[in-house]
Amino acid sequence: MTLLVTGSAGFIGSCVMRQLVAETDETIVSIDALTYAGNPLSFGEAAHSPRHHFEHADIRDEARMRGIFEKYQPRAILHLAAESHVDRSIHGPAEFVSTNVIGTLTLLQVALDYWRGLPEPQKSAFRFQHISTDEVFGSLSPTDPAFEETTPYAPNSPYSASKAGSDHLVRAWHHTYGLPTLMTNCSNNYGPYHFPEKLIPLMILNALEGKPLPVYGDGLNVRDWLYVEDHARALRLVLERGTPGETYNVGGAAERKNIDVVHTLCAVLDELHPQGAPHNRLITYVKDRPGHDRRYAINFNKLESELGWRPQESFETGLRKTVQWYLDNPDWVASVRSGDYRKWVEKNYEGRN
Ligand code: NAD
Ligand code: TDX
Repeated sequence: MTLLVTGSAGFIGSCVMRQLVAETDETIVSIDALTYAGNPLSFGEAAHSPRHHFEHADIRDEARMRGIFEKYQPRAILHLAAESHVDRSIHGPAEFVSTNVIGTLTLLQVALDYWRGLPEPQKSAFRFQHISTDEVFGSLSPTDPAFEETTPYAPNSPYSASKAGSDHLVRAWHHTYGLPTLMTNCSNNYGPYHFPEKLIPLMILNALEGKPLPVYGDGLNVRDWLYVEDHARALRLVLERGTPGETYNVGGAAERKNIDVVHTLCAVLDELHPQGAPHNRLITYVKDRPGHDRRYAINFNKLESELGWRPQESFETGLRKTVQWYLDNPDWVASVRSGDYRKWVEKNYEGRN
């Protein structure tokens, strides 16, 4: 059996990939355009598995996507490829609409044609799983109840608007054409292999270098945090047991103010990297992000009651593991910063498939 995973060289996609290769017998075809955010060094051990086939391809390339479906005859696709950083979306929204909306449309069309041509029982078993975010629901006040699957969409950033657009397409392809889709909306992930433009890895690496820790606005914005390995497990469970046409919220039960996250990180760093202590002397308040959503919170009762999923990692232990991983993996950090992994890709992957 074969699974397609898009965005496989990114933060969450590579975690899904590593789990699938380590914990299942499946053949994994991983698709990634290797933008600045994609790094095949993040495949880890999975890079060398004979059950892993890497396709260096853009999801907007329809002919290439059709070729990949025909060649590998997948039982399902997990679609994670996206432009994912809110700050970048504010400065350059077009790429977000292009990849997140048009890229998803392209995959839906290719998957629909493929699915229509499948014989039974493969046709009934096929799944198109779309990975999305809690940001599509907009911003909460401190007293609002957490987002549910039925919360109306109210995206506020170009990133969340583009993800909302892709979510609506997925919903429509199920409703109109019957494509067996699954969708998940997850809160903020953190963990190893996270690109250092996002809050947690940026703060860790800046702190290790004695650079300022830039906290946007008053630092009181709230996010819910989930360890990436827990998210990957949720995605695999939804793929195997989720009901086509349904969406599932995924959350960490760990709402934190940004300033508290940064203070906790500084305390962990003081312990694991005492040379730089006290790290909280580096905290610097900077200009706020335009349109900065105040609070996200996720109600994941549906996933828990229907499929029995709960996060395993607490925020405090997950954060500790994450800091330790960045301390132990300076090579990965250096490769991401220099873009050197691209040479490695050319040597190892180009022309191999
Ligand atoms: P990421 O930016 O780390 O990785 C995205 C990957 O997609 C990269 O490897 C990149 O090279 C690839 N990619 C981008 N454009 C592409 C294209 N046109 N064709 C093929 N590949 C392309 O993102 P992530 O944090 O791993 O997020 C993965 C998915 O999960 C995204 O859809 C994101 O919206 C969603 N999500 C992320 C979070 C989070 O906290 N990181 C939370 C909820 C949902
Ligand atoms: O330097 C910073 N200082 C700061 O205060 C950065 C990079 C961020 N922040 C704040 C902004 C947010 O309130 O920290 C919070 C987290 O910021 P990001 O790490 O950029 O994440 P966020 O904007 O919440 O979006 C993330 O979670 C949902 C992912 O990037 C999305 O892909 C995902 O959908």
